[in-house]
Amino acid sequence: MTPDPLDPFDPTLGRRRFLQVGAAGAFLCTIGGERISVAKRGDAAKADAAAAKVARPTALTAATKAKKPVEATELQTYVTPSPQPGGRVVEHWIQATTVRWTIVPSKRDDWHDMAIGGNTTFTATVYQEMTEGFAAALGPAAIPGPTLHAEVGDTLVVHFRNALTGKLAQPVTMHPHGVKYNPEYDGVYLGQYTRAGGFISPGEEFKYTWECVPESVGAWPYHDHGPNHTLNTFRGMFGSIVIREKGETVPAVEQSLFLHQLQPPVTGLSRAFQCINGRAYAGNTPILRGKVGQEIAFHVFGMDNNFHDFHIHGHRWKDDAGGFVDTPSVGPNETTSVRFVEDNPGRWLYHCHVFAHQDMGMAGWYLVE
Ligand SMILES: [Cu+2]
Repeated sequence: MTPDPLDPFDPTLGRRRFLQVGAAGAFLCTIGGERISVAKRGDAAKADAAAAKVARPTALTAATKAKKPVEATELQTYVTPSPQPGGRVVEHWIQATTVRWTIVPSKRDDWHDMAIGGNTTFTATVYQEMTEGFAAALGPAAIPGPTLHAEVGDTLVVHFRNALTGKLAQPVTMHPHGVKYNPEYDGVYLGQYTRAGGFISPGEEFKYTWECVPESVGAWPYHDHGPNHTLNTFRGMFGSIVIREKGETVPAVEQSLFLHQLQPPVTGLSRAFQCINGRAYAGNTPILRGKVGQEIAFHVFGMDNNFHDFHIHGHRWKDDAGGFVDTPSVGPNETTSVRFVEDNPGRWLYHCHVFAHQDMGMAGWYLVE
């Protein structure tokens, strides 16, 4: 097999090559089940136009046309789950929308005390929290989308609306990690095998129901998994789900941090930015704040084609294996949760320790009183 230089998912590539490819700026996008490389801005626009034309697929129509028997899996029906005894229904109204998003609002890198010139504003696609019935905005249209909190035994119910318009109007979905769901609520486009939640056209709504089971405890990402999911996810369509044991205390400080790049094919800007929650360079990325004695939790997600090493100066914590770490790595769609009791006041830097990433904006401040 010859490695495809534009394909970061090529199984013949090692981890090192994977990193190099991710850094080079070309990436893949899936439209209607066909993978295409998106190497420049024009190709991203073509991908959006192609996604907008993808028709709602059905297995039954496809099987009839091909005169093939329908697999039993396609005829299966599914029951919408209910909360476990004592559990709650946790409801959210969330819409997919666009927003003009500025990556470096201060035009400065506060760490190196340097100006950052040039345009840093582009059109992002994001998840926005709405009030019941989509009556009004409840949260900002921002990167990342809202954090969904629930406990074991609850069901998470997301009323999802696709409010994308104009050039970016295309079917999108909401696909969760960590929670339990049946295929109807997977939120994934599967070509002719797509179920109801895997293809939400502009103007349409869909109600996802997800179960919070004992194995759901932790922090997980959600993201678009429609026909153009790679491009839309890279453009800002992601957020987090935090599930606790029933009655578990909430840390005094808790924050989700997404490590991801915004590349010229996605933004149309002249250069790449290495971002935390859609922003680049200290002073623009989230300013984290804690106090001595507080329980601190940072949930760190990889949300691009790269591996990232999350480092906080002056602190160390235990990983899942029980060993102490201060620079754990996260790969694509992987999460690492940082938990400690604060004992070290001061101004601290936090950053990705991949040097090219930290120098291109993946850094911020953690201020401890
Ligand atoms: Cu990184």
